Amino acid sequence: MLKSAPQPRVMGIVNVTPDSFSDGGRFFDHTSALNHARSLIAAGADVLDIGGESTRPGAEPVPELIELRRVVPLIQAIRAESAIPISVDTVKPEVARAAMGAGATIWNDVSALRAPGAVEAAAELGCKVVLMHMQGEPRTMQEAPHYEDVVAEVAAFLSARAEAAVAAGVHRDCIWLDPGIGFGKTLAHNLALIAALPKLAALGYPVLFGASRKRAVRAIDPTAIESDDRLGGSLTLALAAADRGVAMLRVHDVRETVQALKVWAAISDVG
Ligand code: HH2
Repeated sequence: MLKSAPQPRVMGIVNVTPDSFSDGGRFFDHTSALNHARSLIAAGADVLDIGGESTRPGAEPVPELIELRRVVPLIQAIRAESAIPISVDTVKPEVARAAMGAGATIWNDVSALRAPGAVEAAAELGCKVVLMHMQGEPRTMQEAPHYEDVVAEVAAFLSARAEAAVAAGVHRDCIWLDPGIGFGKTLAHNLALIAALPKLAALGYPVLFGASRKRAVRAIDPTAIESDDRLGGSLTLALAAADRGVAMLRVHDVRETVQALKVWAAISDVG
């Protein structure tokens, strides 16, 4: 078999938020969120990522208590009926702590454990962590993203955050890296990072890639105004990332992505 790269795993997104850019409000109540989680499991998700705070450009932060009320009961309910690995998408150590108590095992942090006490909490929890690059903060990050050399800067940031996590006691094997597509980046920055994914994978940690339904697709196809109109572009980005060695894809459209990966893997198998 001439398989070029192992098939990436698929992380399905469950946003329990009223304002996420693509599915905000759709799965906001507990029952819809749980049903959505069930449908993503049935569609072939390997991991579920549960988020209670939108990080879309312009989003306002959510108070901790509200975020806890959104994610903890849902994680408990999923864990009660499924063994699927659950990640929590949060920048708050207390939310991560409660999520792990409810049955999550992965902390997906778009701020790469930069909150006060975050690296120490991750070490204490012993969970897996996703360290993502973001320039600025969600409220303002798309106003004027600027880099001298986006690939070098993102790689240096991710290496430094991984080292900070290790120094605080996070096990090296627990660390994943993510270039943070769309987080303080223009289309040119996003494309440069996609081209450089093998370089990021060479840092020695598995890479998570999330471009599903993002504005990068609309920047290339201006007719894709609604995020639901971006499936073709999202699948293309997912396969481009798969070709460049990412270990996991964070997506809304699980069934379609799993199917695309199966076809991609079948082609890779014949050389
Ligand atoms: N993107 C979003 C949120 N969390 N986490 C990682 N590791 N990588 C990403 O690319 C990433 C992420 C934004 O997407 P979404 O969750 O659909 O929207 P919102 O933040 O508005 O809830």
